[in-house]
Amino acid sequence: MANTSTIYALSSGPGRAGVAVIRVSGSKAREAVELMAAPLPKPRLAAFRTVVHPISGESLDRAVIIWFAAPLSETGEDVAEFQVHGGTAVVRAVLQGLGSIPGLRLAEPGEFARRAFEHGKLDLAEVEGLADLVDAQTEAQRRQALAQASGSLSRLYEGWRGRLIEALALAEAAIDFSDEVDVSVRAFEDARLRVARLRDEIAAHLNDGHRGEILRDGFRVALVGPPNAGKSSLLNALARRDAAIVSAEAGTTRDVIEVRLDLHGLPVIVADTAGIRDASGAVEREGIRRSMSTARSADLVLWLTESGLDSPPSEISRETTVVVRSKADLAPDGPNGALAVSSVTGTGLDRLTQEIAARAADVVGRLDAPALTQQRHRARLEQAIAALGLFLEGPTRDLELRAEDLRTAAHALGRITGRVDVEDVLDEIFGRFCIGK
Ligand SMILES: Nc1nc2c(ncn2[C@@H]2O[C@H](COP(=O)(O)OP(=O)(O)OP(=O)(O)O)[C@@H](O)[C@H]2O)c(=O)[nH]1
Ligand SMILES: [Mg+2]
Repeated sequence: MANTSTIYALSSGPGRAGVAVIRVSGSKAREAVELMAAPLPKPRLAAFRTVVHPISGESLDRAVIIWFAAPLSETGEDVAEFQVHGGTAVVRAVLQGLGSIPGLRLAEPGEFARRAFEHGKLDLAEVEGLADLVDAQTEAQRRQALAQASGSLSRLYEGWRGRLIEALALAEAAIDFSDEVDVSVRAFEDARLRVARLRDEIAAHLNDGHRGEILRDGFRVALVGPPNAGKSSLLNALARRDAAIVSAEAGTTRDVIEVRLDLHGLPVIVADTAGIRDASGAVEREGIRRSMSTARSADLVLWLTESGLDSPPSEISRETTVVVRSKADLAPDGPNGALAVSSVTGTGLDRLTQEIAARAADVVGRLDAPALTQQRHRARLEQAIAALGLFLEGPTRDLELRAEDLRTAAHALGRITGRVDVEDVLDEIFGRFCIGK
């Protein structure tokens, strides 16, 4: 086993709190409890103990101790949980006490989750779901992350891999029985049918409009328009705080400023941008370049003007552009058609928010089927699809090569859950966690 050291960390949030949870995992977790909170409680039953310093014997706190004997623990190792009072001095003293026991060291970020993976408690897609669950800020994100942490994507991808391996067995039978042409041809045809179906399913999953990724990362809305249209004011009104500088001077905003909103459980990122015009200064021109690129990568563009009439530059105009008329308080009877808002009186803000939420919900779609959530998965699935394409379209005189295509595809799928060689992706995935997870 690579990890022989016993690790510990504060697993609850930093700072003052009612209770703080300190976790210890590894072969010396038992010794840590016996030294600091004896006697060792029965497994999985909360016990109230005085916590003492392992060297000085000084009382540090009175705490709830839970003991999880391996392998029935989160990491699969012996785990002890110290639920101490959440004062910073208490936490520091207990951590210091643990650190003074030989063989114990502070955990690296994500190290508890990594040990859980290494002991087969979680696969990689589940680990990523767990990281997302810790990061989830809205209801829809929480639901998606919980499903992934509970294995929804793993079951889908492992199911596909299982079917691929069956198809591979048929392809191999076709090779083994190549003397008996009938048998061989029939086995290979069967493999082809199965692979064609599988390829369609994977392609549909890939072509889902990125809904899982958008839900995970946030639906991106760009506020774009000429200078002084009131973009920054609208951003502040939507965010209900002064996130961006507002002024009567045209060309105030230069950098892209983003705020995160929770609209009916969906995460929405609204970006304020520099007003678009023929600018002479280099700084403003760079600002405008950023506006255009923000608009191009946005899921929805709000084109904001006082008239509500003129249309956005053709580079950014598309079906995901909504024309919004600003400063409706100045011209209450302005032209119909465009959605009219006022950041001063609040007119139209509810309708605008509903429009954004409805479009976000449209893109994210129904969430019953597990959606692709990570670029890492997308890349592997694309590899798998490419290999399946080679299998289906490649020359059948090289049956060995066609079987190899299926092996390549199965390998790509296996890497998503970590069933096959994964060393190179581990650091990337576990590095995203905070310490104590
Ligand atoms: N009456 C009225 N004035 C507004 C409204 N929104 C913005 N303004 C005013 O319009 C001016 C420009 O507002 P900003 O929000 O800075 O406009 P902007 O589009 O961000 O401008 P740039 O950053 O220069 O592109 C300011 O003087 C605001 O007070 C509104 O809804 N009603
Ligand atoms: Mg501005």
